Amino acid sequence: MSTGTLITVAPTGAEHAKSDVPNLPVTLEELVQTAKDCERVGAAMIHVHIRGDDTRPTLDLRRLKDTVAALRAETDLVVQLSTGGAVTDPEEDRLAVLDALPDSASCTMGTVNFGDDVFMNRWEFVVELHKRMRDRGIVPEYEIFDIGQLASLRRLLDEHGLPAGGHVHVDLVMGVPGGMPGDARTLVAALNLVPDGATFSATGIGRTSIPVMLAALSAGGHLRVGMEDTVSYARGQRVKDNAQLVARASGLAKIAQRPPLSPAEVRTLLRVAQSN
Ligand code: KMH
Ligand code: ZN
Repeated sequence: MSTGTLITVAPTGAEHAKSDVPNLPVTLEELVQTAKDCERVGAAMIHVHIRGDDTRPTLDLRRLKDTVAALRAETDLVVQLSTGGAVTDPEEDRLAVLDALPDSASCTMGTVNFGDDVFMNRWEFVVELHKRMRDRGIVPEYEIFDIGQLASLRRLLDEHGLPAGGHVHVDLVMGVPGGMPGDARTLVAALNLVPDGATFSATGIGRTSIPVMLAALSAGGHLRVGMEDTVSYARGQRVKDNAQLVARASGLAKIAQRPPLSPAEVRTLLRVAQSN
């Protein structure tokens, strides 16, 4: 069990439209400002989806590289790029994300219904992501949307070995319509299948945000929060900005006597290369 808490901010995602959520960070300037604000109140890692000039999700490699460079220049955060993208993104584009050479990247461990859509993650594709990340020294975060995906993670590690750095970190993404529910009972059930020695974060989508956060803290886990996962702060109250969500997570982590870890501490925890 870790002493402190890794807080990851997922500020943008691929699902919310800027027209529906005007305070969603979509330009590089907005993203960098959000990152700085969130780092100040306790975030140590940022899970990044980017948008194009039209504010829609994109996996444009030039933009991804510029984003990684800007976040490294302006913050000490561990930079994690999403390889999940949007449900419409082709596999080749999702694999090419790794050519932007982030510190970390997400790797979803299976296909899942995703609201009215399907988030496709074929086995061969997952294996290719895992191998390409290791070739490039990128530390994966294995995203788990349903409990069976933890069995797939065990199979991946058994058949293809440990990731870059040798440490396994998973993120339980709970409460997606089509995936596992976001509640304490399910979180505990999932933990039975997390590989020995692995660390875990959890995030609850929408109204499951608070129960998942409290359950994860109680179980010795880490936290992901952000407007990718919820745009509601409380019933009838919209999120002001990502820093508001990070500040709440930091406060709860402190109450749990597991205060936020610094980016340098998280690099050690996850075996990510130290920034220079
Ligand atoms: N946008 C979802 C379809 C990830 O970032 O790796 C997938 C997602 C997972 O957000
Ligand atoms: Zn994501």
